[in-house]
Amino acid sequence: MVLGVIAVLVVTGLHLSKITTQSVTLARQRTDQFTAREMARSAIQLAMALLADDAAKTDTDSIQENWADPDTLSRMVEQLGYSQGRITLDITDELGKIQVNALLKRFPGPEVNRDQALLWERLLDQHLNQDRPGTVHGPEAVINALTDWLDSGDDDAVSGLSGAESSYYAARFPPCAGANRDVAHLSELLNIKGFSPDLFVFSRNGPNPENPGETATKTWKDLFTVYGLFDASDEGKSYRYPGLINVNTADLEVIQALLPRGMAEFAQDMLDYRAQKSEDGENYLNPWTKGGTAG
Ligand SMILES: [Ca+2]
Repeated sequence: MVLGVIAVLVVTGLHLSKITTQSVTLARQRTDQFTAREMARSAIQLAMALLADDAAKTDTDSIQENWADPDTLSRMVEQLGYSQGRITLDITDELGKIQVNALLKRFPGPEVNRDQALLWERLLDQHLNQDRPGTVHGPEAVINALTDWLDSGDDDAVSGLSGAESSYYAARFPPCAGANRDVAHLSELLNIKGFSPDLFVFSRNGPNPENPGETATKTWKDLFTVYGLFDASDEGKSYRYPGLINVNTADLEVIQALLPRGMAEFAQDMLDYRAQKSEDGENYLNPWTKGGTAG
């Protein structure tokens, strides 16, 4: 009996010790989470202040500005003075990307913006992953499927032979509706017929926001944006995405798709010209303070 009690006490003691260890660990985790969240918030505030300052000084945005310079950003983050953890700050211009919603001239509506379709065609010609297993979708099929996802008011007419309207998506497992509206988040694209994370293949790495100075595999998410909404000011009846691309910040693959066929090789020259600095690395040789957007 006594032995039994002792055994129970020991077991209870062990159990209590486990609970105490768990709650200490949990408390520590919560403190770490709180600290990490506050650190991230202060970095975001810093980025907002930097961008507000930039907007007050210039009407255009380019990779030659402070907000786009990784060294400037890491110096500013250092000055926040956090002794624990690590913050990395990376600012990208969404208007240097292809606006997926600009494939239609306006919303709601079925009319395709032919210039944007051409942009998609050139991008897909250059980077469509031809080795995707079990797929025969070419550039035209991808564009038709995206058009049908965005458009409405066309009585569910399927674009070309390869588009897809609501009946296609309802028959899938799990079923979903063809959106018939603009895309609000890039991940929605993966619901569209023929779209998958390996839709594109890029031979070049891009910057790695988690580890400045290193590169990471470039993905389709680096090239597209859902932003760029423009108020068409016709009393709220419609809205549009002009789709103009800022060539001052656009990445190589986007510039390649902007250039006429056969001229993609000049895209790298444009990027080099934009980034060319004096020998001491202090000043840009070709200041990019004028000009704006091209589409
Ligand atoms: Ca600017």
